[in-house]
Amino acid sequence: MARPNEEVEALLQEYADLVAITGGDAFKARAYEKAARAIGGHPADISRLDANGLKEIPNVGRSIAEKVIEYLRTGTMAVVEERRAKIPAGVRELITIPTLGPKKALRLYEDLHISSVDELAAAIEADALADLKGFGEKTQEKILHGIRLLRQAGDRIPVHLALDTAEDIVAELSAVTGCERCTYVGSLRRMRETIGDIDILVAANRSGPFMDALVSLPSTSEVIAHGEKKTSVRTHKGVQVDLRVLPPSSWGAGLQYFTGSKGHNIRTRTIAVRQGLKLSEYGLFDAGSGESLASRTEEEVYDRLGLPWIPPTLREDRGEIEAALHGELPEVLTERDIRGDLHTHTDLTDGLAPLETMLEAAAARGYAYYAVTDHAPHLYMQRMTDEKVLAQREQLRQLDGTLGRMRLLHGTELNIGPDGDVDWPDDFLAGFDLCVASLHSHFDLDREAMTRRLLRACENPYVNVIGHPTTRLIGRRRGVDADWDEVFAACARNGTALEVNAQPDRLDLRDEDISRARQHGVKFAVNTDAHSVPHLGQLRYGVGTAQRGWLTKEDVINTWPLTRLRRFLRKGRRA
Ligand code: DGT
Ligand code: CA
Ligand code: CA
Ligand code: ZN
Repeated sequence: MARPNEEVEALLQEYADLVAITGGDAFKARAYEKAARAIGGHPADISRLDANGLKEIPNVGRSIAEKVIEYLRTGTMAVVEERRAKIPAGVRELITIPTLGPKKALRLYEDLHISSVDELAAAIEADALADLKGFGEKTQEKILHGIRLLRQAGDRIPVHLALDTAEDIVAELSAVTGCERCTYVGSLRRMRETIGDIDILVAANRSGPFMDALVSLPSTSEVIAHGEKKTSVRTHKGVQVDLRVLPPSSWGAGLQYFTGSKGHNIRTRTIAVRQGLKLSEYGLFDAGSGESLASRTEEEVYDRLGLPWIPPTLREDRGEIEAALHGELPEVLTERDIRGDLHTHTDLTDGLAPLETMLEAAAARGYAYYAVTDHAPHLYMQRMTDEKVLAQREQLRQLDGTLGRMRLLHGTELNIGPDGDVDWPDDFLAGFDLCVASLHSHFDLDREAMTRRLLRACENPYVNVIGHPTTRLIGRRRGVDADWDEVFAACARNGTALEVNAQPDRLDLRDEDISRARQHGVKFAVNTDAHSVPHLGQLRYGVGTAQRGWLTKEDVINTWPLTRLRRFLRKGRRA
């Protein structure tokens, strides 16, 4: 996605928060929030647009367009700076607590002069909030829970933000004279869902120019260490970046070493030692003579250890070494294997882009099929009706066949009610090509009730895919409680696929649950749940997560040819 869009999205969102914290008009805050989303989801680079171009983006009026232009021209937005100056940074930090809104944050600041997360935690401990209106025991508990979530996430950042930064840095360093190879390694190459720090590896004969280049990047705000072997900096966004430069002859060994994980590396080093070898970031050596046996490529290094090359997403010491030794490594899913997206939205509900725009973007990705699955009526604020969804189906049927080879499927995202029922009666559901069903409410049911609810949805002959099954939001909301083994078994039995939702703040199911479900024989759908054109590109995070769950093409229904997919979607329905 174009970077300026994201910067402006973040800034407008911050402005909306600031307006809300300073007790400003809620309507105004909401308008800025909407504009932020629209700009973030706009497919074209907004820095190329003039005021008129900007105003064509939904929810962007004249005044917001002017502020965007001011930012693009000067790098700041005066109104944001003004509001920032009025509010201590600590108070702004308060609203990063997942369960605390701006209004409450302001009350805490004005009434109790609380201006940081630590102070708030201490105040709750000391029972200092007891007399404050709107801060009953339940609320306080929720806030404490939010603080715990915030602290658990610690300083780790979501994978997509790390990847954006890493790709920028790789591009910059690749342009430095003498660069033979450059890539990101560490947890990012393994596609973990959160990233502690970004590790970059360069192959070059001289390290100095790269270390200097990193230190002087505009994105660098602080130099933590500046040496010949390793340089560490912090970016303006607070992310640490570690850079190592190795001689080109050590590239493969360096890649292997710095990709990790530590657990995986302990295993490979042990294998080396048993063979009288020594494995380091410089190569694989004979422990006796010191002769280098392999170092130039990763394949060479693994091969000399008696192992096939292992995909980075599997390198977590979760059985990949054993599988490799037995020739049983899975041939993991790749982005190219995906033939279509089975969970997407349009502006008929809460998507940003109209149907045609989404379809054109999907066709440009080379998909063989594509499902539109807007929200069903029980998500009341989306105002879906039978008429609207039928009109959409008609529109889809008209467009089918006009988008190259891409075939269209008409679906919906049903809401799983508290008892496991869904929005429409069977005869209406029968008109859809597929149904995704998701939990959007009642997240707090106890384990037994939640399990029963999910089982009922799985057993529904019209429910093909359970969308974002646990509903967790990384760092913000825990997934629901259920007996997942029972749910997985029911999915396998009933031909209900589980989604690997690719939204980087969801990644739901997560890697470890995926492998558990796979052992039950479950099939999966790796979907973006796109609400805008740029979201279609988030598929890579879903694929990375699926790889970490050891999924192959065979396990994933949206890699299958359309005829096979359609057979799966017919499920237990009458012919
Ligand atoms: P993170 O940053 O917490 O998301 O996780 P990683 O896996 O990127 O860990 P990091 O940045 O500490 O180290 C990068 C890789 O370097 C790690 O996966 C394995 C490799 N490595 C091997 N041996 C060592 C060691 O002794 N110390 C450190 N720091 N890294 C090592
Ligand atoms: Ca790292
Ligand atoms: Ca590191
Ligand atoms: Zn959705």
